[in-house]
Amino acid sequence: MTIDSSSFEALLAAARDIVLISHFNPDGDAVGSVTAAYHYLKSRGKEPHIILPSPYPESMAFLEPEEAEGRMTICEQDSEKARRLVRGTDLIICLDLNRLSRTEYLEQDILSARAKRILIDHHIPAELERFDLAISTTEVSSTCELLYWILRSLPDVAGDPARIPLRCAESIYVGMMTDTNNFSNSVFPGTFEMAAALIARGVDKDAMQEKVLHCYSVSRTRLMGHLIKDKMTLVTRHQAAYMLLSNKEKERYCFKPGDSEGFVNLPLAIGSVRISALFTENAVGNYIRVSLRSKGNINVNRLANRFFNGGGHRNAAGGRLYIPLDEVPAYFEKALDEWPDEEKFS
Ligand SMILES: [Mn+2]
Repeated sequence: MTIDSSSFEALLAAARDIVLISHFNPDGDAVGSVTAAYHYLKSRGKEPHIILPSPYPESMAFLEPEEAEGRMTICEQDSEKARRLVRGTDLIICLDLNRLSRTEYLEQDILSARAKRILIDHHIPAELERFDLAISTTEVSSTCELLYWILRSLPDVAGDPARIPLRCAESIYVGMMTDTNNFSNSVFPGTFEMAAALIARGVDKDAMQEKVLHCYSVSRTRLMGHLIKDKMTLVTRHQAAYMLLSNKEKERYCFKPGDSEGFVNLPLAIGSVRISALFTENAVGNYIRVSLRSKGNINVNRLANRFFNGGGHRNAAGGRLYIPLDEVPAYFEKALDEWPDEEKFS
């Protein structure tokens, strides 16, 4: 993939303090993209800061900068500092989100800051006009992959992956690896090209897998078993399956951020299932987090838009519901019944 990054380079060159922000409930691509950008910008002598709206999975702590001032600011834990950083910076780069509301608490602060705003994202475009520069395409596996092609096109990297700092390369690999479910979905020819280049650069792919994908607790694996065995409901008339995860169950299985990563994909291993949904009660209990997955030509982005206050990609989307957990099954089944075919296969 070739990208014209001249306007990106111009904005970077003009900035010293740069704030990197990703979305609420950060996943591997969110953590990977902000830390990758951090490590790259640091190597250019910039002063980058990372803000995440809420805590991220412990397994990704190794991607964080080592220096104390580079540690991520979690808005939920220190919103004062997060707001101060946004207010004081020259440039804000939003990664892996298509709406500023995905930052949960910072939308207004970002809009009223004096800084220029850049978006780097791979979701279906939504608010491009709110940015001075938006680099957005769905033709990549992940925001990390898009960032990789941008970095390659910058004058100092000049197409040579060896010039990308190793820690930046590791972060990029982790974001791609988690967003593609380890090369199983949204993989493009360029994704393999990038992976090969990153491994040649020195990324230890086995170590990344072990740290991020094979790092869970016994209780997380038991929770997965419980969901599949006791909580999975099949809606055969729609080739769909769904699971509900309550706060009580989270407590019983010592749930930590990131523990439900990948659960929603599990029912898709069943031949007759083409749509999978996971409904998770939010810790405070004020909404239900919705994760949707599909196979092939079924467009769950449209399902998320119409019924679940959200969106995402054709085969992977998310949203929120503001109803009690026990009303979700009826709501979901009704949504499937009412979903027009022209949207489903759009
Ligand atoms: Mn992503």
